[in-house]
Amino acid sequence: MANTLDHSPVRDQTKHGAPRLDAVIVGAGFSGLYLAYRLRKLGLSVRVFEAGGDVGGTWYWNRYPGARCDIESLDYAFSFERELIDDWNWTERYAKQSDILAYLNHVADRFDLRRLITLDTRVTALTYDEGAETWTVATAAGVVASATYVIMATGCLSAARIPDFPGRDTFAGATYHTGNWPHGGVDFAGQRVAVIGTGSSGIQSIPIIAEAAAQLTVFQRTPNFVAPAWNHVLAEGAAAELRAQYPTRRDANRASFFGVDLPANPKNAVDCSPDEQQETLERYWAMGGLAMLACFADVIINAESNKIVADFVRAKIRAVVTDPEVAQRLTPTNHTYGTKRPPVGTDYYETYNRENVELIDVNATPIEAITPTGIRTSERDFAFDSIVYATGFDAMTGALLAVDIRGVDGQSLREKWAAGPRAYLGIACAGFPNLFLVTGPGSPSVLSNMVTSIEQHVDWITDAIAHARERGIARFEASRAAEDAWVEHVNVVAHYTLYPHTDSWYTGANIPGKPRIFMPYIGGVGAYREHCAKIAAKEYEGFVLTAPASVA
Ligand code: N01
Repeated sequence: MANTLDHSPVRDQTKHGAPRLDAVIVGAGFSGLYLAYRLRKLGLSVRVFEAGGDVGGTWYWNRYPGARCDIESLDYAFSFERELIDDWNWTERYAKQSDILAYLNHVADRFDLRRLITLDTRVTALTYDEGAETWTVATAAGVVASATYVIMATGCLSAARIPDFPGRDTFAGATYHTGNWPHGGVDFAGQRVAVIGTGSSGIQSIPIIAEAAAQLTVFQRTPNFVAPAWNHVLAEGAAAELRAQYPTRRDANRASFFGVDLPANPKNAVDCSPDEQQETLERYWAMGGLAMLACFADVIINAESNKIVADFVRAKIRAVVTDPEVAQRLTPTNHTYGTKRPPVGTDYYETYNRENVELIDVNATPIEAITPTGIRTSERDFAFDSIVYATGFDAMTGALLAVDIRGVDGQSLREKWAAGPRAYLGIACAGFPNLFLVTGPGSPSVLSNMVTSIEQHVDWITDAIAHARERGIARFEASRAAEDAWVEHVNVVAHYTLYPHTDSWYTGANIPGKPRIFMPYIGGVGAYREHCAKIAAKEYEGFVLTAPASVA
């Protein structure tokens, strides 16, 4: 239910009658909730605006069948309060969506954060007023607040995207996007269902939909390398045992490459004998989840080593899928292992052995149109009762650019990022003072355990704001030179790896017309964290800190 602004500790009002606040946070997922907690503790007047009908962010929207995290539960949870860790009982190795959403609701209640959150309110514009040194925050209905600081906690994968197929809106049946799933669930019993897309969301939902539907047809553009999750219920006492290791485990996550302490093999695949390669690959496959990324040190930097891993997964696909032609269609051939976000699945390949499941390769027979009765490919007409779009997101920049953000001299972020996103440390942009991005482009974000990265950013941003307030700094802004140097560094590091050579949402390739740039930072979570800490220790090197206009 939507709550109002009544409880907000507001100091005064703007000319629009909207509250004048210290900080506005956009989004109430993991980032927004933790920001609200930290900034309120700092003594700031804070308001969170959330487009959804409740807290949860990604986990509020992505309720498709099979939605589940692929980072282990204990690592995909806040670490800022010991009692919170001890009081919450994760029951499975990988938590399902409803459990994570329940956890986030628990966090909102436990820390009394709801009073700071305005639900059902989509921020559409942010305008910097240089004279007043504040941001004006607007929705479609008008100005809702002004604030000294705005923090975008809008998520990296929150702008759901349905491709613009001809006739898309003519379909008479039901359509769904995995990232915007009906709250009451969907009963596919007896239906002919189409799923378009075989990324992580498709891969998690396809086996469950196949079990419910009369007939499932999967439209695949790019086959993926799917590792098994080997999810299981945590044995009694196991969670408690894991919690006991929590401080060490979390420290290890913070210092690690992916923000989660995968058991990294220090050896390069090319330096191992074929027997050792095979033994290692089987061992990592048996671990499940994202462990395969860590099976050799050079998987994402050496094409030869990568091929060893990729061939291993290809053989696994052939071993499971009984029809060799279907197995061939499911086998990735046009990209290297791990350079598209590696999906983790349960019974994914097994599902294609079912009588009621058909796989269509849209490269061979492209989708020509959505019709009133179903989907037309270059080969035939399919009739469906429901179409599920598992077609992903305008990643990393989509949710930010959906807001009309205007900084100094009215410059819009859309103009600034026309050739690709530019942000110092992935946190702040030159020309946009006092605006912070949580897990923005140019930070490890989507290449990491998001919760580790979110906590690091929120802590860093909170410290930066505290620093500014203690010193009477009115404008906290990335310098153009520091931003340019960081963007260059992000790009250089990316090109040491195989990532930029693959079409993926990491590079914007899934969105027609989007600039092709490898957006996240692949320098590793631990190294990035240290770098950010050094910047802060050097009085925020690379930022221009300015006294209030009235004082300067
Ligand atoms: O989206 P995706 P997602 N015609 O972009 C296809 C996180 N996540 O929602 O690869 C036909 O990965 C597209 O094909 P191609 C995770 O970070 C995590 O699945 O572009 N097909 C692809 O197959 C993940 O990576 C979990 O050629 C079209 C699919 O649609 C990210 O979210 C679970 C098409 C989109 O896949 C996004 O995953 C779920 C077209 N015109 C998500 N356009 C966990 O397990 C697109 N496709 C934690």
